[in-house]
Amino acid sequence: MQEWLYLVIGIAVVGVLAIAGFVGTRVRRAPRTPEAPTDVIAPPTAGTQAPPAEDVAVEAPEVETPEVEAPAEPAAPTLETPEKPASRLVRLRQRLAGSNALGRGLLGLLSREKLDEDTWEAIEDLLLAADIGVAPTQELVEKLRTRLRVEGGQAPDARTVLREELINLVDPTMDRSLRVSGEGDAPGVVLVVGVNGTGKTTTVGKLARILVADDRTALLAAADTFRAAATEQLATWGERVGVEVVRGPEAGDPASVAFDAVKQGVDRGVDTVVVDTAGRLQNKQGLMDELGKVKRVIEKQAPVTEVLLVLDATTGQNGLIQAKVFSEVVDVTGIVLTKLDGSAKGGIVVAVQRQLGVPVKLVGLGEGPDDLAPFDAAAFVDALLG
Ligand SMILES: Nc1nc2c(ncn2[C@@H]2O[C@H](COP(=O)(O)OP(=O)(O)OP(=O)(O)O)[C@@H](O)[C@H]2O)c(=O)[nH]1
Ligand SMILES: [Mg+2]
Repeated sequence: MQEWLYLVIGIAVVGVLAIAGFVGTRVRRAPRTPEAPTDVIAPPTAGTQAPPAEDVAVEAPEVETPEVEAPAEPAAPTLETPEKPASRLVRLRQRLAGSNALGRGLLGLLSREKLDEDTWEAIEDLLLAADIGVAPTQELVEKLRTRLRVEGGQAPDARTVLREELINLVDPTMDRSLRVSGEGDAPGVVLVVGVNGTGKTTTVGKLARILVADDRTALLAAADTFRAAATEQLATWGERVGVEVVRGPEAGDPASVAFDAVKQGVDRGVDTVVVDTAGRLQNKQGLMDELGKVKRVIEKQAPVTEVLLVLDATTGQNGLIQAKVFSEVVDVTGIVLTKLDGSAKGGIVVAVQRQLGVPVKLVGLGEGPDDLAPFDAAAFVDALLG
């Protein structure tokens, strides 16, 4: 009789343990689901044995588990691998289609049997329409006239001469390297400035990808505190390649966000900090003063190694006036010419460099994430000539 009693108790105990064990496993998994990406929350939960009374209640969300887990998957940061910068200008050369017309037009005119005054005038018009500027146009035409004059023997190859003279005009001797490294332990600091809508934030995002492609660590500073959306726009760029964005309070002081970001860069030993700023018109004195302050405040932490002025190529000669004022306020060290894709104003490269004595270092050739290319005089001219 007693054996029977022991047997019944035994079965009951095993049964209870089995149920407890089964539910216990579920209790451990269930709270993890919504917190999937945060490891901090998971460990304390894992060791906790929930009391049986709540087990039933916990079962309910268990049914939803697959649905909750599903959206969590894509949110998990699968980082993109940005394209190495070296190959970009070659890949993007078709995007210079607008400016390509300039190359083709020039070649067509220069290949004429007889280079008369009308032809030279047409050549001048083409160059001026491409925003090369008056002085560089006259210089180029003068050189071409001299070199293409048939002297006794064979006429020189128009294409070769044009290529050489265009490359000279774009100036292959300018140092176009991006200064993204700091001295000693300090990070390189890149300050990105320009008028509204030229493509600053996009350029900062694309530049973060270039840095990642070059195996550098980076931090972005959302120092455009004018628009709440600007920070989010930047954060999206950063997330895609695992680059963090330092942000401040909305409508806060942009200089303090920039300072904070660079300080974090120094403390964490990051290679490069890129600072996005709000668009501002060059004739708004208060805003230009604010920009000067952003730079000065950053430099209490570390020197700014590169000041990139972002110019929209489609605005043509207007961009030159902007460039001059920005240069006076923050000492621009490089130009980023955006929206060159589809623009017929490729000549602005020459004009802006002449005016400022500052090299074009990057060109924007589309809205794709890797459509920003380091600028190279010969590759650019080759793209123009098709
Ligand atoms: N086609 C083309 N579009 C570009 C290029 N660079 C930027 N854009 C577009 O230009 C628009 C403005 O870009 P943003 O980066 O927001 O410009 P921003 O200078 O930060 O603007 P603000 O912060 O408002 O001054 C966006 O639609 C970009 O996609 C480029 O090289 N080519
Ligand atoms: Mg912006």
